[in-house]
Amino acid sequence: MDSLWVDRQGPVVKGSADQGPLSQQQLDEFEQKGFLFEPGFLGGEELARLREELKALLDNDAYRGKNYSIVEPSGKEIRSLFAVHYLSRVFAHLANDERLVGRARQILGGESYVHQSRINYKPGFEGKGFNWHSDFETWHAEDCMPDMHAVSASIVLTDNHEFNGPLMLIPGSHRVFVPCIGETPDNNHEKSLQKQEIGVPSQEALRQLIDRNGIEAPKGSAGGLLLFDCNTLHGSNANMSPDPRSNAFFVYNRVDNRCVEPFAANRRRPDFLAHEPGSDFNP
Ligand code: 6CS
Ligand code: FE
Repeated sequence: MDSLWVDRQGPVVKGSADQGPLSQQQLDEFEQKGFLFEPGFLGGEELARLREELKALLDNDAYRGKNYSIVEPSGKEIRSLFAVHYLSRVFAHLANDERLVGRARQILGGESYVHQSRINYKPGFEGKGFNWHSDFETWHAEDCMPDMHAVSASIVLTDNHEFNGPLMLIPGSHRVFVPCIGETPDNNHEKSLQKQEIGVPSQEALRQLIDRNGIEAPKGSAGGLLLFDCNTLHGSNANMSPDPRSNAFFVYNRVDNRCVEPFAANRRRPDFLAHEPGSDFNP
């Protein structure tokens, strides 16, 4: 049987403790697990402002029907809103905050730009899940991100508990690249952002990786920060509770790792999914 994966070469963390806010111990944990959860990263007035902005963006009907606003399979509720660091000054300010950019510098070993930003709203009862996947698999195949020099920062904006579909990660899975079965159809994102079926790892690979290291689902009050490597396998269940599980995500890509022409898909994905450094965005 062909091997289920290819081992990743080289270090995951390419920077050091003296380049930003993370301690050596935190960097070591990220290297080993492929993610790091910091409860209470934000609080007080700053968090309250972000939660107000979260609601204002969600309530803004001007975004309805735009390609960067993804609805749930039911067609009603907003599932994800992309390019939020373009749509909102509040989220733009947070995306450029040294507390995040500094963490990205330490992990990536150099300066970065925002490859993608989004809010996943996961509304109460209606918010469906996200199948297990590696973001890098998609960003490599469809956006042509050359190498694994990107990190996601997920800011918990509503309490994440066991019933409203918290993000689940497989520790250590970032150390292997699981090739995905099947061709990448044109405009795959028009389906995958609602329900990802192409570009997902095999159940056998998932079984073996979960048998090795289990599954972790960092939970906690709004304000937490989850940093996870671009290649760490993650997913989430549907929201079975009345409480939304809304998180904001900024993806930091190292400037020398900018996307070029697609490896697998026929054309690059739209700018709301893969931003060109320094480019403008016309919502
Ligand atoms: O295709 C993408 O870029 C998006 N899809 C998923 C499931 N996670 C990363 C990103 O938001
Ligand atoms: Fe993802």
